[in-house]
Amino acid sequence: MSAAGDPALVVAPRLAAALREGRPVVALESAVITQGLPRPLNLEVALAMESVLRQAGVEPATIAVLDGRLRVGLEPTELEHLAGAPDARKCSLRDLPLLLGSRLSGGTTVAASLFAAHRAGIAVFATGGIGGVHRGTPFDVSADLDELGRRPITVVCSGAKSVLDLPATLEVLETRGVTLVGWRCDRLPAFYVADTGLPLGARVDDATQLARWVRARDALGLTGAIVVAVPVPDGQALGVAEVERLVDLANAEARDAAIQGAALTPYLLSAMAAHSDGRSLAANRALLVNNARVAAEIAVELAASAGATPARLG
Ligand code: PSU
Ligand code: MN
Repeated sequence: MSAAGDPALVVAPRLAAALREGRPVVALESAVITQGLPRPLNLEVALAMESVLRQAGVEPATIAVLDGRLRVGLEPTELEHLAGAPDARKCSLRDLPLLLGSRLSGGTTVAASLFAAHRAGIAVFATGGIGGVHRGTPFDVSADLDELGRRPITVVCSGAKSVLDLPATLEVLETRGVTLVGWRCDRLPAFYVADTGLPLGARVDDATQLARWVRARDALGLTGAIVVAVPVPDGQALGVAEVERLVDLANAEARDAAIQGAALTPYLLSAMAAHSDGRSLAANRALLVNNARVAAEIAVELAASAGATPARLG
């Protein structure tokens, strides 16, 4: 069941068929399952995202490394196993060779998932918040940003995580040639926060308009992702001041505990959950499921309009 001619990647047969037939597919990451959310919420959210996609007529393609194989599309029992596996690693781009070579399992970050999704031929991807430039350590820049510059995929997310240096993250996205647009909003959302006040260069109000931009990008042969930033649904957002308080608390704890590198993002997220009585988790759940819904709309539109790309007409 490997993708034809690509022994490094194992694409589920239902997805290979959907991609061959031009049916809509949305890829999902899995570091959010293994490191981003606590059990049992992690499995519940992963299944809810897949179910939202299926209800919209879209094939879900959760990406992960299972026993040393880079997998695109998991069975529900495999999702359950990954969500409960205490030894599942956080797998970014640099970890892929190690996990594959040593037959380990891990949840793939946005960076590693985009790599696999693009290689499998998937055009739309959904997640919670992309990585970025960390506050106080401007050299800690998520590999997500480099990979977003290299993969011409539509990435639906709620902006970058609130724990990051957002103005710096926006600058790096620009440098990498990533097109950032707001979904029915003019200012950047940041994960639990619906509106950071940071202006966005472009706003999109429906999937038809977005599809025109995607086709223009493809006709030019540009490699950058188009990132669609979707605010957390009404009533689920946390306030800016409250999130700043949580971020400061979480960063101070991380400093005291000498947490660095790959462990930092998961540590900050769980510290914020603890200090908000779980309200950050409710927001996280709501935005992940909502982003899957928006990604489904976009994937359906892109599949429907695929026959009319400027490239093919011209
Ligand atoms: N979105 C979420 N929760 C998460 C993440 C994203 O709602 O846990 C993960 C993604 O997998 C992202 C990673 O790629 O955090 C970024 O980690 P780092 O900053 O170490 O690159
Ligand atoms: Mn990092």
